[in-house]
Amino acid sequence: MASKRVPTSPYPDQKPGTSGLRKKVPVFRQPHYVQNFVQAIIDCIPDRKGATLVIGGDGRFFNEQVVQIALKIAAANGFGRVLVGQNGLLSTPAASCVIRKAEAVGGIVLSASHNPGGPEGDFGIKFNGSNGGPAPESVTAAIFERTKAIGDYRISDAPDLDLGRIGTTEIDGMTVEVIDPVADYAELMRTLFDFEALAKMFASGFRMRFDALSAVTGPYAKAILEGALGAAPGTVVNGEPKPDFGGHHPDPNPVHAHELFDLMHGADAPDFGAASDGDGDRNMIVAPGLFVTPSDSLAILAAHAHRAPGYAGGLAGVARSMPTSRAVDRVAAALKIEAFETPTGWKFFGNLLDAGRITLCGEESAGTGSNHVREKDGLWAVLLWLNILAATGKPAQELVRAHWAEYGRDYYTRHDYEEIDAGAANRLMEGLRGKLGALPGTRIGGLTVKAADDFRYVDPVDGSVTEAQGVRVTFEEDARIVYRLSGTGTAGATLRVYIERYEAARDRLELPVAEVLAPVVSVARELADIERLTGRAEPSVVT
Ligand code: VG1
Ligand code: CO
Repeated sequence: MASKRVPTSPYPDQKPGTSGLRKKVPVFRQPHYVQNFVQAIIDCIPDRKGATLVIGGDGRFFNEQVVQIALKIAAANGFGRVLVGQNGLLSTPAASCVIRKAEAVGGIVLSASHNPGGPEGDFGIKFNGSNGGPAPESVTAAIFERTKAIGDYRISDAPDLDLGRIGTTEIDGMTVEVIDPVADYAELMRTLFDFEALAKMFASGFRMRFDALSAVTGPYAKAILEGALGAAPGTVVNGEPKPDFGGHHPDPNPVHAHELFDLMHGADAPDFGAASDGDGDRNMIVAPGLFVTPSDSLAILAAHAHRAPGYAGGLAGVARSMPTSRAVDRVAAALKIEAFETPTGWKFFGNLLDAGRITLCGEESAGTGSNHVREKDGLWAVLLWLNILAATGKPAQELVRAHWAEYGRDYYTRHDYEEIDAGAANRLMEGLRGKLGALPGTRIGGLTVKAADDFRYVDPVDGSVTEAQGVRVTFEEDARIVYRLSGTGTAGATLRVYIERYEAARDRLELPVAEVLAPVVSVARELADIERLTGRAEPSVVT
């Protein structure tokens, strides 16, 4: 067999966003579209000769075809070895784990995460570096530049590989190892958590439900929760990965995971409920009768992580993305450790994790993780919660209430205005930016603006600067509004408005979220003139 050089012409739109290149499937199915992008990624890996590459994805529609293409392009570009998950599957955190363990130069991760799949659904391709994490801005920018100049790609003539069988084969002198997608990940989890204590907790009648939303975490959750830890069969629901996620939106939030949400709020709620997203890096945590916001979850995990063996030595520091509530900052202050605020997207945590400045980090969008890999990790968060429940012997809802009593509560909501006109979205952001200087001191809707800016991040490790990461407005009344445009959408623009307010008074810890935030919500609408500029009176999704 041999490889060939195929002439191609550039596509102008292959710019990676918050988390890789995400487009509708029909866009990816244009001639050479996938090949161009994969070759561009590979062109940005200088030390690829003989090196190891990891390939896998969340199993959505088109996953396997792209795995086959990537394998053949890797072979023609001189890689020595590729590790690929069986049937082309690897959850995003498992891909990160395998890259690190195999000392690979990187990985190609196929996912559009929580976005719907199917022939008209979304697809995505992302490059992760040798630390297992999403490529930093400098690399994604180089990949984009390369896509604009590409003139040909190299690809092997080999026939498609059998990805169903675990084992080793060769194409064009490159070794291909089809691996069990769960094994390395499960082994890593065993080193971090007290599996014995967890198994005891399940044996003593602890009940939980894990909703895999017909996405990639099913096999992981079944192997670990029902297999290794002995949770009752049926604990994991929707556990078979499906190419279209059963027609659902694999997004673990109260809207899209409403079955779990309703169960946990009903009379027959088990002790703990959790869900994960399309590619397994997000998590939703629901205690009986009580949804735990991702921002609170991060703070609670930070406060109790030392109870799990992997974090027994305490935390070096913590980080949160800018729109994530400030709950974790309060814990960091109490623990006297550093707290960092980064732009949205996991790639910004990489340097802090690599430098040992932080141990735990998270995002309001249901992402939590630690230094064990370089991606957020849904099942890891669930296991850390379980380990904390086992170690404290307290019900989850009690832990949350105790946390609020100690630190106060950051009431939080996010309003998404999806698929709005891109021009209108940009005008709205520009309008906000234009008035930032005049805002401090103004009174609006009963609140007084304390500060307003457009978030600019200076990476504390390498000094790189990232501008225009979202407009934030803070108020004297301990409230905050953040506005930014999504970098993962595939149709029009999505405006995200993040709204929060801190309450510390004992009698104000259990009020309805909508009620506490109502005044801030109306200020958020007024300040950005949302209805007039977007034509939307209400957000499309409230979480
Ligand atoms: C969203 C979230 C962000 C997350 C990103 C990728 O980005 O807000 O916090 O890191 O998705 O998550 P954006 O730009 O649409 O707001 V995943 O689970 O989609 O890889
Ligand atoms: Co995801």
